[in-house]
Amino acid sequence: MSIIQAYPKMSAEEAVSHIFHGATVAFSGFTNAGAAKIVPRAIAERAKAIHERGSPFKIRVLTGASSGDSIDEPLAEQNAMSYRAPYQSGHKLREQINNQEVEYVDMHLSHLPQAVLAGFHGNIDFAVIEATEITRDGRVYLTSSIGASPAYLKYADHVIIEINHYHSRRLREMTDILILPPPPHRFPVPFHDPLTKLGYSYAAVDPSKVIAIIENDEPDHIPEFSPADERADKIAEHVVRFLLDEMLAGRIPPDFLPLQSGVGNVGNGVMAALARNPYVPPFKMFTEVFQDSLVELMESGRLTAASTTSLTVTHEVLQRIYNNMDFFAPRLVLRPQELSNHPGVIRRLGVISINTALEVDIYGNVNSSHVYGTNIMNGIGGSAEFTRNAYISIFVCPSIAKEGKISSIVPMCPHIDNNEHSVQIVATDQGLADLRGLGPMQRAKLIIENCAHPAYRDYLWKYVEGSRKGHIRHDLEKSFELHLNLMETGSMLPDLDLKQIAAT
Ligand code: 0RQ
Repeated sequence: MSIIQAYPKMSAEEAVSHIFHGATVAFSGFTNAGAAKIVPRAIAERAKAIHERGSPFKIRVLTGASSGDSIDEPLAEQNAMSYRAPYQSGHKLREQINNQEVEYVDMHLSHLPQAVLAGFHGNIDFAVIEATEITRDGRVYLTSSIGASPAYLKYADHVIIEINHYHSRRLREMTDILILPPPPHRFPVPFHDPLTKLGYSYAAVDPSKVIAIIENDEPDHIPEFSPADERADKIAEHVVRFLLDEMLAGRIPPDFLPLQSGVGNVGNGVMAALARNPYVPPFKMFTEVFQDSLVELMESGRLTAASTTSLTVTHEVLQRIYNNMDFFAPRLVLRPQELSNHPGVIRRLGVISINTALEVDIYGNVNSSHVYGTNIMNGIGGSAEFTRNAYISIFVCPSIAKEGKISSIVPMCPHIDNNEHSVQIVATDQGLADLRGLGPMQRAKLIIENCAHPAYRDYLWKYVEGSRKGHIRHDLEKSFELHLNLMETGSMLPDLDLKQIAAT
């Protein structure tokens, strides 16, 4: 009997017939990497059929992080979700969250496994986990992400495994899985290098909980990033110059410190610029998402090691890794998100974090998640656990959005997810503000002069000068004037000449 035949093998349709209205279903996937694929689509079909009969069917959904086209979008299309945590980035789901049709809990990603263990999200009725193999004694070898899957396998009542033959079975050589016991029995996590390994190459499940095995050979649905544009290149230039200056000043050691970079075009651009610069020494990463651009850096020897929880890379790039596992396996570690984003380890390793903001206020508070303070974009993801514990924390964003109708530098952010107490460096295409050791008025000066687009600087200065004095100056009647203008007229400063902005 083969290993798989030790478990009930069935079609996805049969497997999801067990999933009931109101169930909490926890899926593998940190981004689309390693996401369950066939079962979510089958649940969406089941929801459709049940809705057509006039009956309700919605589930509560947990994953590692976003899961876009693999999980969120098919389920959202069929109105099959009532609750979602801890992170999302899907268009349809975003719409439903902002219409209050889906309750969304936007949370720090490393908190999730402990929250599940403690029961903060209620009972986990089902876990649906993608794997390359499951053994008779319940060892589950995961695929291109680890995320929260080890915790879901441990705490779910019932488990469905998608065995995906597309993925390399050698992924286990990179995998390091450890589940921390509950407080007060937690122990320190003694990583002294991004490549430290302490755990197992597999996650464990009680075999009696496995109700179905489904086979599949579908690649991860990772979209291509668009190449970095001119503004992203300028931001990258400022960040690279700053990091080199820090090295020259002796505040970053000559062999550099591990980097964390958020997802997106700007993040990709910064990494590419770092790699191009001959004065930046070969470096390591302690990050949560390993993206396309990093593979080339590793091949060229610029990036020597990386710890991550997901290989969020396109099909061709993943094949490059799989075809050269002798090279990549010793240089990459895949960990649960509790450890890839572990605050104590980030602090110990002296990680330099680089994340993207939607907007930054003149005192250094950052909003990465809520447009107008009300509408979710994606969520905070891991940005805050890296920022709060980084040796140097950097936020980047273009100085303007929507052709200049939006300034990314504003008097006050209507939602703050990374605050002035944690944010040290802000860089836009205009320049960089080093906020370390500065008081609020010094911060405001630097942010307005170095980071704001010239078209918005006068407005921001007038705001400061006309504000009530205090440790921090604000005029509460005008703090959100730019946002109100944007909502009412489609532009933060309706009289601005957008053609002139485009030219600057
Ligand atoms: O709108 O989509 O209509 O074009 O926001 O902006 O410039 O394309 O930037 O794709 O890098 O995303 C913060 C959302 C940036 C992302 C955010 C509009 C802009 C555009 C997207 P369109 P860009 P990016 C690691 C760490 C939080 C999570 C995180 C994010 C759209 O980086 O979700 O860091 N970060 N995780 O036009 C209104 C503003 C705006 C604005 C830009 N001020 N107001 N709209 N836009 N600025 C990853 C994980 O945790 C898994």
